Amino acid sequence: MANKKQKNGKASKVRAAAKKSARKVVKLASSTKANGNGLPKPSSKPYGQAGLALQGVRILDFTHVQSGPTCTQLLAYMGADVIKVERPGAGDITRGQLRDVPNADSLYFTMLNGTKRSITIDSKHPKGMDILNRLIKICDVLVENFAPGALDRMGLTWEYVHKLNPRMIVASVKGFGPGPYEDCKVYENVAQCAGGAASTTGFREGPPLVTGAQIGDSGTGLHLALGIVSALYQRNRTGRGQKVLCAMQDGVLNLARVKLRDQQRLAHGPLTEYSQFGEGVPFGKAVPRAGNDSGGGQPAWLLKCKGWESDPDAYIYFITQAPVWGAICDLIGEPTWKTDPDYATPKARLPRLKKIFARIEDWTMTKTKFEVMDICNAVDIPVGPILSMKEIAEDESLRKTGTVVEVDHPTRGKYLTVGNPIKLSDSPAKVERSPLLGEHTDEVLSKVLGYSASQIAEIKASGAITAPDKSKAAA
Ligand code: CAO
Repeated sequence: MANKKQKNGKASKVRAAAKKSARKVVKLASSTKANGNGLPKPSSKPYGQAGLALQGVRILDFTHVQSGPTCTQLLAYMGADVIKVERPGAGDITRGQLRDVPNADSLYFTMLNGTKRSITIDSKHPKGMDILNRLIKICDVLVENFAPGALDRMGLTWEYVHKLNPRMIVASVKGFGPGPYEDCKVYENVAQCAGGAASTTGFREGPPLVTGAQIGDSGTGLHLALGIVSALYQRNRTGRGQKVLCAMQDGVLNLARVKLRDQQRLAHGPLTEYSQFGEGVPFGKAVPRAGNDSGGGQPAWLLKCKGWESDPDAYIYFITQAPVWGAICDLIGEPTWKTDPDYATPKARLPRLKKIFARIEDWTMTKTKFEVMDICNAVDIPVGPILSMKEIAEDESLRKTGTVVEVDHPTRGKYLTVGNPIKLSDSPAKVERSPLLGEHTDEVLSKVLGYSASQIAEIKASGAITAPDKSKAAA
């Protein structure tokens, strides 16, 4: 009887809750109707105080080295809770690579893993797999950049993950997409070479060159982040997750697409904006390396500035944009070039670019790169000083915008990192230090997954989350 009463009480509570939530839905529907597009009413909170863009999104982060960590770090900056899973005792290999401070995580690691939580789990241990199963059930996105097949070998196939959590988005970076190279391991420069960037970088007379900007790793991480956010958006409609794949070769090609443009233009004649055209050097069958040519429709080159003899970065990139040709002529002391038929039009100038840039350089060599910057920008001539990493690290304006951020780390002290380059007016970036190896293991197990203290002790004793005790192994 008492049981029936209790049951009835429970049932009426459930009914009341259902009615309340139905009222909420009706209220929401009417407010969304007023607003259109099914969106809630605009928040009345001041901009920047309505939470972070990805607040509430939980990421199971299986990434390592650079490409994957770049992606999940950005998502963390945007407010996602990123739980990085690392191998007990070892962690992400970059923690110990290129170390500058003994016994402290390297800058390689710390600058790619800010704002994340670290949990150590041996995914090949049965208890480790139990923890992962629970994490899979409560996370929104699993991100990984293991070598091809490694995730499947762990048992975390798409089918397995999707069965445990149909809403899970599984996002991967691989070196190559499906095809002859799909099983290959890939690092940054392999992707730069296979994605077409290296063959088009460097000087015509020299070998292909890789670039310092990590377009293969960080570039692909950025692509992956966009794929993840798109999949999250689509999930709002479909209720289900999907696979997101970014191949590094594809990411590099996407960034080098103007060179595939030029490859096709080559079939219709020489590339007249390349300085080799002006020098009378015939084109071959493939897009050549173009040195410091602009790559766009406005001829440009890198020019020496005052002090170039001793300062390797005393250079300015100078763009001879057509609308400001007159201003350029006045600045360099060649006013007659404004009307001279050999120089007056962009087409007439193309075969004479070498001579033109030599003349402009005579002028830039009399000024520092910052003086050229000020003088040219005052008359709308687009130029860019070559900034060294030292100058960037010391740049006050980059600190003010949060693009360069100083954070404090418990074992290595203060270090600089690159903050969020994407600025959202209603979502301030959350840029924090990187976690120590396993720093949040207990916290995630207890607070996120609900394990009790005795269960955690049992898991620790099993070796699923702690490194094997080497002294015991030796005994
Ligand atoms: N517990 C237990 N095992 C773990 C683990 C954990 N928490 N985390 C990783 N492992 C295991 C993996 O299961 C894998 O084991 P198996 O090969 O036995 O299945 C092993 O660690 C190593 O994984 P990996 O092959 O990905 O690592 P690697 O150092 O040999 O290769 C890399 C590195 C980058 C070449 C490769 O991961 C790769 O090609 N990734 C895809 C492309 C990419 O992102 N490249 C950019 C790298 S940044 O320059």
